[in-house]
Order: sequence, then C-alpha cells, then structure tokens
Amino acid sequence: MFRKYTNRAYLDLLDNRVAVFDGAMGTNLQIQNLTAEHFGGEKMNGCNDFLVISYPQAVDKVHRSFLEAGVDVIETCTFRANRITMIEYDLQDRVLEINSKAAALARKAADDFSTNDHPRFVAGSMGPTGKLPSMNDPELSNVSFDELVDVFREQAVGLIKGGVDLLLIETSQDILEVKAAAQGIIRAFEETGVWLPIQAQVTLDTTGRMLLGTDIHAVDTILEGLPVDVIGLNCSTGPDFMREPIRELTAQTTLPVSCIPNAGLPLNINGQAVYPLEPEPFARALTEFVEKYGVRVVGGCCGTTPEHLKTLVNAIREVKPAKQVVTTQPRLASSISAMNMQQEPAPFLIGERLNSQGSRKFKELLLAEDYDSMITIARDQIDNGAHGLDLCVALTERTDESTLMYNIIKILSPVVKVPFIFDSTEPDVLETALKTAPGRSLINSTNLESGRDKADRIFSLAKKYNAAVIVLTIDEAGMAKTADRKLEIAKRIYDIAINDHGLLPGDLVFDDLTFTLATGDPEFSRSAIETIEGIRQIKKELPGVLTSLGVSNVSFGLKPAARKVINSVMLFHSVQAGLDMAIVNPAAITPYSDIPIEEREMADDLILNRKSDALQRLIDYFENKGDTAQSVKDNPMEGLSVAERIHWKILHRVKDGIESDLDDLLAENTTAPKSVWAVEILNTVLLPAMKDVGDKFGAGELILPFVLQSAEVMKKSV
Ligand code: THG
Repeated sequence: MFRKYTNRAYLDLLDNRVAVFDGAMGTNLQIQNLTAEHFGGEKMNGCNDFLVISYPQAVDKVHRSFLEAGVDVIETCTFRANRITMIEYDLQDRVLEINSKAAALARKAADDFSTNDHPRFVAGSMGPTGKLPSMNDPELSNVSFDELVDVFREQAVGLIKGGVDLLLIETSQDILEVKAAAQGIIRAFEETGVWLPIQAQVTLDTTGRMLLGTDIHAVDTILEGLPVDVIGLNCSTGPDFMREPIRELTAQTTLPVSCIPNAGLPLNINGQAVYPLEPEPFARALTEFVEKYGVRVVGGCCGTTPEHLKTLVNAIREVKPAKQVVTTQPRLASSISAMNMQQEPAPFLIGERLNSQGSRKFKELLLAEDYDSMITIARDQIDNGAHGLDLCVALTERTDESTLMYNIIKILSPVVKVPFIFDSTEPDVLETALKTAPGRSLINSTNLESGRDKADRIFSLAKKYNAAVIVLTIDEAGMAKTADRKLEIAKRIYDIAINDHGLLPGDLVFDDLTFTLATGDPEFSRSAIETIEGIRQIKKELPGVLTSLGVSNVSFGLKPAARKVINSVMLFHSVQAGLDMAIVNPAAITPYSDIPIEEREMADDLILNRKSDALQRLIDYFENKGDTAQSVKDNPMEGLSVAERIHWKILHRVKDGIESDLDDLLAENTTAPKSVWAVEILNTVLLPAMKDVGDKFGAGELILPFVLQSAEVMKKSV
C-alpha cells in the first residue's frame, strides 16, 4: 500500500549529489551507419530496440561511450520496446525478451564501470506507445486504460528481470498514459517482487505545454500523488525552453526534479535533423538549473554526444544543488491546468448544473446524448466563476451509468480547463471516471453509512488514481445532525483514510451536510447552525483537511428567488466558518454585501434560527416580490453582425446555431447565385476566422484541443 523498495540505491545517490544521465541513443546509433543486416533484416531495419538482439555491439558501444564520459546512469535501448509500438516490426511477441536483453546488456556495461566511489546505474527506458488515450480519436485513442496498464506492465517486467535499477517513463506526450504506465510498473513490481524507484518525465513544447495542452502545474499535480519518485522533463527542446517550466516545477514539487534536454532545437539541414547546441552552452545551462532551481538529475536527449556529457559531468562535479523550498497546497487538475482547492477568496466553486439528479435540463440532454449542449452548460458555469464541475449521470431510465460517465468525460476533458468532481454512489462508475479523466479529480463521495467497506474501496481508488475524496458525515446511525456528531464521524473516517490508506489530510474534503429549512420542521430548525458549527469544528480539530458543502440543499422546496438569497447567505456564513469548497449554481450566487439588507436579515433569521416566524415571512416576501432576481448574463455576441457572429463562434468553438447563422448570411445576398455567394462567405468569413484561430495558436494563446474544436465548428459550417 505504501511505497516500498527492494533497491533504492539510485534515490540514495540523489540524496547526496546530482546524478548525470547519459546522452542520445538514437543519434549515436545513426552515426554508426548500420545496415539492414545489422538490424536483422529488411523487416526490422531501423528498429533500434531490436539491435540488442540482432547486433548488441552497436548499443553496447553507445553505453560504454557514455560511461567513459563519466555519467552515473545509462538508459536501456528500449524506448519503443512496448507491445503496441513493436507491432510495426511484428515484434510484439518478443517484448519480454527484448527488454530483458537490453537491460542485461546495459547492466553488464554499468557493472564493468562501477567502483565503490562511483557506482553506475541502469534506468529502464519506457517511451510512449504512440497512442493518445486522452483524446477522442478513432485511431489514436483506440486503446483502453487497462490495456495500456498491461502494455507497460509487460515491458517493465522484462526490464526488471534484466536487472535495471529504476524505471524511467519518458518523453511522455499524454499525461493519462503516464498514469497507466505508473500503474503498469506497480503491477510489474507485484509480479516480480522487485520494487524499484520510478522516474517520470514529460515532454513540453516551446510554449511549455504537453502535446494535448497539459501545463507543468497540472503535470505535477497529477504525478505527485502517484508512486513516482522523481519527476522531470526531457526531449523536444534544448535547455533554454525548459528554463521557465523547470523553475515552476522546482517551486511546486516535493519530488526531486530531472531535466534532460536535447542539444537545442533541431535544424532541418538537407532533410536531416541537426542539433546545434554545443557541449559548453549545454552544460552551462544545466549547471545553472542545478545551482539556481535545485534540479537533481541532468542528462542529454536527442543530439547529445559523449562530448556533451563529459563536459556536463565536469561542470556539475563541484556544484551544490539549490534547496527546493516548497509549501504544497492541495490541488486538483484538468487535462490542461491545475487549480488550488483553497481559493482566495474562498470558496472553490463546484458547478452543480451537470447533474442528472439536480437538473431536469441536463437529464434530458443526457437521455438525448446531446453532448454539444452539455459542453455549453460546462462553459457557462466556468464563465460564471466555477472552479470545478460536478458530474452526475445517474439515471433511473438507464443502467449504463459507467458508459455515460465515460462519454461525457471524453467529450468534456479535452476542452474544459477546470477539474472534475465525480458525483456517483457507484465505485465502478468512479473507477471508470478515474481511468478516463487525464487530470486530478475529486471523488464525490463516500461515507460510513453501511460500515467501512465502501469507504475502504473508495480510498483505495483515491490512492491508486491519485484523487481527492469528499467525505459525507454519515455513519451506520445515519446522517449527523449535530456539530458534535459531524466531528465524531469526520474523525473516525479521517483515521481510516490517513492511517490505513496513506492519504494526506489535504486529500480529504469533509461535507458535513446541510438540510432544507423549507419544511418548517422544528427538528431541523437548528440544522444550518449545526452545519456551520460543524465546519468550524472539523477545520479546527483536523488540521490540513478541507471542507465542502452542497449549499443549495438548504433551500430545497422554495421559490428560485428565495433560494438564491438563502443559498448566498448560507454560503457566506459557511465560508466565515472555514468552508473551502461549495457545490453551487455559480450563476445564482450573490455576494453577501450585494443582497439587500432586508432580504439578508430575513435569510439570517431563518439560517441562524433567530425568529420563529422567519420561514413564513420569507415565503410571503418572495411571494409578493416575484422572481426578479434572475441573473442576466451578458451576451458576448450582442451587437455583432451575422458575419461577425460566425467569426466569433468559430474562434470560441461554439457549434450551437452556426447553421442558422449561415442560413441568415446566405439569405442576405439575394442577387448573386447561391453558390457564388457561398464561396464568397467561405473566403471572407469562414477562412479568415480559421486564420485567426491559427494565428492565436501560433502566438500560444490557444492550445491544440481548442484549435481542433474550432476546426469542428468550421467543418460543420462548410
Ligand atoms: N453534497 C455533495 N454532493 C452533492 C450534494 C451535497 N451532490 C448533489 C447535490 N448535493 C448538489 N447538487 C445540486 C444540484 C442541483 C440542485 C441542488 C444541488 C438544485 N436543482 C434545482 C432543483 O432541484 O430545484 C433545479 C432543478 C432543475 O433545474 O431542473 O437545486 O450536498 N458532496
């Protein structure tokens, strides 16, 4: 359950000094001018990973050249040696053999160079499969999370059997694949009984994001809770473009950081990739990262030669890494960016509108599987200030909650910048969600209603997939109604989560429940006070944990205008008591100070149980007042011409109504033949809009998934 090691010598090394990895395998094999014969025939020509069987001398030569240069760690020649990638060479059934041979070859070379003063290590290289599981592409994403786990398990078993010292997940393009790789490696540890350190490295482009838009804060948020020991960057760019993400990473992660750049950005010279950065500036930049930011592992990727590494080893020898000073904050992440669970000002707003049990409209969309309109609801909530989105897709009409959850995550996650909160009572549905969402999510929820079995199941999921968990204060005796009982249950479940499952206090979000005040039932007249006091107690007695509340429950049964006021006032008092997160309709929350005094007083009377006739007065007041409190949202398309509106929609990825907009525009010109006018629209409206998208992408203002969404709107228009 907790991390254990059979051999942690590599991590011990990092405790004492900076470790230097080797340089490029690919480019240094290339210069050996190998022929098809070396690769074992035409079919395997160019398959570097097979050389460890067909012509191991070539690989051995590269290993030894780097050991000669003085590096501490060499990487096995297994970057592409997984079952999926090896299909290209029909070698998918030799994965175990290739990996264990490669590991043994590197092991032998490392051992030949090892001395007591200078031990040498072998990292088992595991590159990407080429699939992009986070996407929704029929070709690139046609692999399940479980399949990926097994693909990496198999490769890791081979590497472990061949004798590596650590496993290296590297050059990762898709953060969801990294999660699968880490799980696969753990399976391999369980299978072999050998537990080793894991280092995970992602690849960022020149704008500092992974291929699908994930930034370094999200990467760290997602990976830190997994059994990963070292986190870092490699490939794609030279050290210069890594400076800023490395600075940010070292400022936020508690893990040692690795940095393994290319020898600069490649130049295309006569169709050949040439890496221009010389050994001196290469070594200087990495030395700076060690001294300034506290990087603990350095090395070279594409285009780096033994000369680069020798220069680096010499430069780094006397350098002390800066101390990493990190105060960690509980965070969630989408596939794009991270979000602190404690917002300034509080609270973190969890949008409640994508809930089949709490919104008739959403339920209808779900039954119709109208995913485009769901994207619109998601966007509206974010525009109104939601920091995360609650997703609940349970329907009495359908039994495939898992499938619906999978579908909605696939649709939303590439385009939604805020993290998800998975709202389900079914552990299987939650597990599907956690396998599908690339980010770090919040499970909603668990409790002790029927003992601890279910809580145990949910906490293991949270640990396995690195999620946070909302915990309701419910036990075998039912929902806690007094502050004392709320705290008592919170303490009991805290103990299970922390001591038995190894979760951190910041992984727990206590929801101490609020009940409707609309019934007038005296049993509940103090219930809001108890909830508010419960929040205060839990925050005081269980340091480090968070709190959350489904605020709207407090006003169930009242008219919308009254609900809005009561919800806002309840939220205010809860936040005063220390509430961190609130499940709300973000469009219907008014700041306390903006609520008319008269209404505020009435709501206070009810919530704080100050006057016995509070409920009746409130009902009467809003009966007479009517529903004027509807929020009017600015329409960003107001005042735009039809052509401008189409441009706006393409740029902002809005498919809704684009067809009728185009019909309107087509109807504007009655003289020109339709086809001529249509081409004119294409050239003067649609293509310029797409060019605008392209320019913004080029300038780093848009990320790839958004561009693809714009292209979808464009396609629909055409
Ligand atoms: N705690 C936690 N999770 C929760 C809740 C909680 N999840 C579900 C719920 N409670 C929070 N979500 C909602 C969603 C909608 C409404 C209230 C809470 C709501 N809906 C209107 C209604 O039912 O009248 C609108 C209906 C409609 O639009 O059709 O009020 O407490 N952890």
